[in-house]
Amino acid sequence: MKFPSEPFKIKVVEPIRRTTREERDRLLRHAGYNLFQVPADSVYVDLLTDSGTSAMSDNQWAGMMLGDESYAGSKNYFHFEEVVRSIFGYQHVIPTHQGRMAENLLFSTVLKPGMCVPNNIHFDTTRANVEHQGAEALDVVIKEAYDPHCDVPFKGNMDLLRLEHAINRIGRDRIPLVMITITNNSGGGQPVSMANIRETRALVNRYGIPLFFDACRFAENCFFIKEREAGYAEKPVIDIARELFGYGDGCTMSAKKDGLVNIGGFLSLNNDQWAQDITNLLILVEGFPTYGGLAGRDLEAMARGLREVLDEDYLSFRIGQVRYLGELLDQGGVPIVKPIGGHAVYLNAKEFLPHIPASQFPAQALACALFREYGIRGVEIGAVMFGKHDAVTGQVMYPELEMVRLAIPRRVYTNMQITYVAESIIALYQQRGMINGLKMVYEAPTLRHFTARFDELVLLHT
Ligand code: P61
Repeated sequence: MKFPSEPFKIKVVEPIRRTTREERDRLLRHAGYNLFQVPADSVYVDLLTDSGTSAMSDNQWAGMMLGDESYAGSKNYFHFEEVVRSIFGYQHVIPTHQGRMAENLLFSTVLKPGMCVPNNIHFDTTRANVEHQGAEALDVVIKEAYDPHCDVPFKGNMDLLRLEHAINRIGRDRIPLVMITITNNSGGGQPVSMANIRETRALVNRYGIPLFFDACRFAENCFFIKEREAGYAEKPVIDIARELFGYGDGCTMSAKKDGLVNIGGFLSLNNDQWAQDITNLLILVEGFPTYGGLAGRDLEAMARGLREVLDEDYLSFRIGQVRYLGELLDQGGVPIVKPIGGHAVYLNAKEFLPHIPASQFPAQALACALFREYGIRGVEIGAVMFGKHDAVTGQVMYPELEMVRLAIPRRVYTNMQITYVAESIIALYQQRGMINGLKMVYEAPTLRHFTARFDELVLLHT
C-alpha cells in the first residue's frame, strides 16, 4: 500500500468541540494573534506540535499502573535505564522532565562564555540554552537545507567543510562538543544519513571533540535511513539506531516525541566526569537521579514507548501519514517544503502569501488564517521564532525560511481528519489574497514566539 493504514484500533476517545468562525475570530484577537495563547478546546485539529501530544498505548497505560514511586531506587528507573542503554548504548542514563532540561544540564556543565556548539540546525530551546551560557550556537547544515524546493534525501546533513572551517577558526578548545539534530526539526524535519554521521564522527575524532545527538526523533530518522540509504533496506530499525548512536558520545532526548509519552526526557552519555557534574546539578534543580523530575510511572511509560516507537509497522504508518498530508497538499498546488519531513509538513509561507512582505510575518499570518477559517492550529517557524535584532545596529535579521509547520501528533488523528486538513488548506490557498499581514506589538527578550502579540494590518495590501 502506498499509505499504510493504522496499525492500531481506537479504545478510548476524546471528543473535540466544533467552534464557529466568529468564536475563533474573537479568540484570535483576544490572543493577540498568537496561537500559543488560544485555548486548545477551540481547536478542531491541533497540529501545533508533535511534542507530548502522542496517544499512549494500552501497554504504556498498563505500565503506568506499575509505577514504583519510591524516592530512591524505583524499579521503573532500572527498567528505563536498561531500555535506554539497549538502544542508545551510553553508560550514564539521567532522566529529566523534558528535553530542554537535558540541554540545560549538559550546556551549563560543559560550556563557558565565548565557547561554541556547532549543530546542523539548533532547535530554538537548544539555541537558547547554548546562548544562555554566553556561548555561540552555530548552524552548519548543508546549504540545500535552506532551499525549500531542493528535494534531496538527507537534507539534514552536516556540511563537513563548513564544520571543519569552523573548528579551525574557533579552535578545538572552544568547542566542547558537536551536536547533530535527528531529524532536523528547524530545517523541515529532514533526516541525516548514516554516512554523514560516520563522516562527522571521523572529522571530530581528528580534533578530539565529542559528538552528541539531539535524539528527539531518532526512530523517524532511522526509518528514513532504512528507506533511503543504500545498504540499510534489510536492517531492522533498532540495529540502525544502535549503529547510529555508536558514532556518538551521548545524546539529549525529549521523549515527548519518539518516546511516545506526554512528559519526559533524558540525557545519556559516556563521560564519567561530565555525568557526575550533571548529576550533582540534577539533584539541585530536578530531583534524585532515579527519578529526575518525573514520577516512577512516567519512567515506565517512557521505557515502553521507546520500544514501541521502533516497531516498523508503526513507523511506516507514521511516516506514511505525514507523507499522505504532504502529497495531498502538493497535488492541490500548495507550496510546501520538499521533501516531506518525518513528523510534519511545512508550508512555504513566502510562496503561499507573496503579497505579504517579510516584515509583516507571512507565516504567522498564515497560521492565524488557518485557525480562523478552519479551526486548524499549526505553528510558525520563521521570523517570529527565529528573527533577531542585530546586537550592534538593532536592525531586524530574518531567517531564510518562513514556514508554517503542521506537526502530526503520533497515533492521534485518523486519515479522515488529515484529509480534512488537506482540503481546508487547499481551499485557503485558493482565497489567499484575503489574508492580511501582522504587526508585532509586544515581544519578550527570549523565546518570544510564545508570548508575542500582534495587530492585524487590515488595509495595507488591498
Ligand atoms: C516542537 F514552539 N520541540 O518541535 P522539550 N530538540 C528538538 C525539539 O524539537 C524540541 C526540543 C529539543 C518541540 C516543542 C516546542 O518554542 C518551542 O521536551 C529538536 O520541548 O523541552 C522540542 O524538547 C526540546 C515547541 C519547544 C516550540 C519549544 O514542537
